[in-house]
Amino acid sequence: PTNAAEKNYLNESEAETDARMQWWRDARFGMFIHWGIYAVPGGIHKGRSLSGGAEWIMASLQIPKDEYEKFADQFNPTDFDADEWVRIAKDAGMKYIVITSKHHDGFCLWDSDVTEYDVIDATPYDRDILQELEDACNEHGVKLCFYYSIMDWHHPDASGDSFPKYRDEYMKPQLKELVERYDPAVLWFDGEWIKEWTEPQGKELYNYIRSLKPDIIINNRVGKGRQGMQGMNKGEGYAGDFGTPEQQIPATGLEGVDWESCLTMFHHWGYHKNYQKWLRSGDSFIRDLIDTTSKGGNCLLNVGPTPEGTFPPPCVQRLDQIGDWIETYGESIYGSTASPFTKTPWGRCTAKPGKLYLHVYDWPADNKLVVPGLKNKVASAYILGGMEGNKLSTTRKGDDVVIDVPPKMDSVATVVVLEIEGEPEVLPWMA
Ligand code: H79
Repeated sequence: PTNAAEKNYLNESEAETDARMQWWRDARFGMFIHWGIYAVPGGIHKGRSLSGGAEWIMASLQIPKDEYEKFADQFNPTDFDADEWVRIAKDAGMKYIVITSKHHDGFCLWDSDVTEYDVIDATPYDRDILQELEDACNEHGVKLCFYYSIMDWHHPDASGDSFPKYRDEYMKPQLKELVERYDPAVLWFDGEWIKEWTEPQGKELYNYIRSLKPDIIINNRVGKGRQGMQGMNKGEGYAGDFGTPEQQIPATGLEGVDWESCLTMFHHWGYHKNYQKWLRSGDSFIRDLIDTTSKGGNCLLNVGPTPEGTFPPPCVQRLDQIGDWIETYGESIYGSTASPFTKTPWGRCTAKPGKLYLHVYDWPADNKLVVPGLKNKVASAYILGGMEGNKLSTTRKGDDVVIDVPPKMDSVATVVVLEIEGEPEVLPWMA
């Protein structure tokens, strides 16, 4: 029998990695949730309003620890309904949820044994939020995942020479609690840039978490490989299963690398009272999901719930809109891979064996959609979403395939399926 604690999980075979990553690669779309006692001030404290990072209010406004802790007294989210949150995520087409178990401020959303600075012990609320979410996620078949900040502004040992004590007697026991009690599908680390966090601590932590749950997936912020907000690793030799571009989508596709762009709905991650000022359109989120998918990555879209425990209604409205689009066109997203083209003048492309999904943003005025530089023989073409039987005629014009399409249907993105013979072969100037 192998001793799990001594196994080096960094050495797994490609086939083992593929098997472990499969659900995540197929999922393509998840919900990020930033929730903690920073939701109480909601980005505004003593008349000062933050223009970014409402969840950073403790550091940005230099609020002393004892003063900041008082927000916990006011954290009483009586409207929190885990079932409703998970249903909203699921209806939006999201396959997993990543919630902040502990953000940089150190406040914990579960009943941790190693601190009183958590939702059960420090607030008037007496329900274990992570437990309720786990139950609801199991009920609805959504994967529950945890964000965990290595940086901790609250724990007295979390900086300087005492850091190893914080790491061994606080952080690792907390992570063990999270993994063993709630069985998360992903651990999403952050705050790894602090000077105390050095290699090989990242690799060791990665191995430790995998020894607790061998099939767990862990982001690259567990170690020191990340290149800033661009999020991909600097090179080989770092732990972590996927890159983490933050507030951005890579300009081009990234072959053979797993990554996930995390994006905000209203510029802040945590709730801000003036969130409407920054709130983006539902159309833009759908296009972001298509864009990440077409480049071979996942999209993790963030919601910052209110201190009462609800998603702001305009956020729910946008999530509903995404869900409506996905209901029609989801086949082009889930389980699909990156576009074989670098440029598609009218929009984006995703792929599955034998199929190209053409996400048309700019509908051709003459209703002739040109797929440039595609060598394959075309088997058929149709529009997704109940119109599979309505075949579109296609013609080859030199290197291009031209599809006769009806007038524009969906103003965000209409998906035209092109069934082709064999692996996609595109001309080099298009690849
Ligand atoms: O949790 C959300 C934000 O609160 C958090 N990450 C997302 C998911 C976040 N923390 N910091 N920032 C966002 C911006 C800070 C970036 C910096 Fe750095 C940290 C600049 C210097 C240290 C990371 C490491 C980027 C460059 C080096």
